[in-house]
Amino acid sequence: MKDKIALEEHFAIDLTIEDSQVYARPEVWVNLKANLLDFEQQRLEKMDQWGTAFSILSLNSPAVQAIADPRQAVLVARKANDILAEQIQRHPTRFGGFAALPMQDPEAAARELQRCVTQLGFHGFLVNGFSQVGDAGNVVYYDAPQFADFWTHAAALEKPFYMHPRDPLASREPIYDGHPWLTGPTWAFAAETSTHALRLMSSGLFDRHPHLQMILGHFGEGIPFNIWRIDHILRKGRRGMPCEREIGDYLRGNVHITTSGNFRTPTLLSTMLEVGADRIMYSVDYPFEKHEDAASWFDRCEISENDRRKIGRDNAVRLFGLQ
Ligand code: GRE
Ligand code: ZN
Repeated sequence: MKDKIALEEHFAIDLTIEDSQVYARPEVWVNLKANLLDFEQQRLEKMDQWGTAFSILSLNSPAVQAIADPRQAVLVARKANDILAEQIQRHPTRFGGFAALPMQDPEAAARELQRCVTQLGFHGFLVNGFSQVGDAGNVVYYDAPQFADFWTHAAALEKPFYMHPRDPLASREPIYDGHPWLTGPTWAFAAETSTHALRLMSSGLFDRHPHLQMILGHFGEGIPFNIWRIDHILRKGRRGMPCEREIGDYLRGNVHITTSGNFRTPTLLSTMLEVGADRIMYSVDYPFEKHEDAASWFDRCEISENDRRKIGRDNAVRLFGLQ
């Protein structure tokens, strides 16, 4: 498929690039670093070669979310968004953008989102999980009450947001002690991100903002696979859960799911059976994943050509109002 749209495609700037070194062996780091900092060379070549017409770009994890000083978070977010805007201007038919937001200061985050969407033409925002605020050990999740006005502003802009993974803080997750191979994209990313997503879904956020759409990568971080059990258990007792509907209702009404970093047909088919082909969208997770792995799988996996068009392109065109 030649004209795919991809949504979880990352870059870094000089102020965030060091975040990623822990995820790469030294011999891989040189390349990963170059690919994260590059916009116009390898990135466009790989898109051309593997049939991605348009990529919506975002800072990779954790970037702004790990900057505990709110004023510094505001500055770095603005700088990253300006750099991205310049690249979008240079290649408006190839690149779109998700805003990086200083969620450490919800009012500043709302203002920056407004600027990014209305002035820079961005397609929504992407948060790398929880934010550290004030003190590196102090974390906030976005179902907290201080985000009520932020969500009202975000919903009014009618753009989706991407809930992207980050690792939990080691100090708060002793279950990974001595098991570094289970952290990051192996497992900890999905456990952390699915839980944050479930916090938002069960908080009533989507009752207050029924049109708001959340995007989850990696085939929904495991939620579609477990959705029947989640609602089955909650039907027996809600234990104070404040939302009005079942979690599966939000999954099927307020969530879109991408294929980023999870190129597997049984997983795709299972997700199609849970949420339908209209809520699934192609993504790579470049440069942490390869276009060749994503595209050589997706372009040939055994789904109908109608569904391939929807997942590869048309659902994103509709969700973001492209063209
Ligand atoms: C990502 O942003 O998707 C990512 C990282 C670090 C390691 C792997 C990965 O930020 O997929
Ligand atoms: Zn990613």
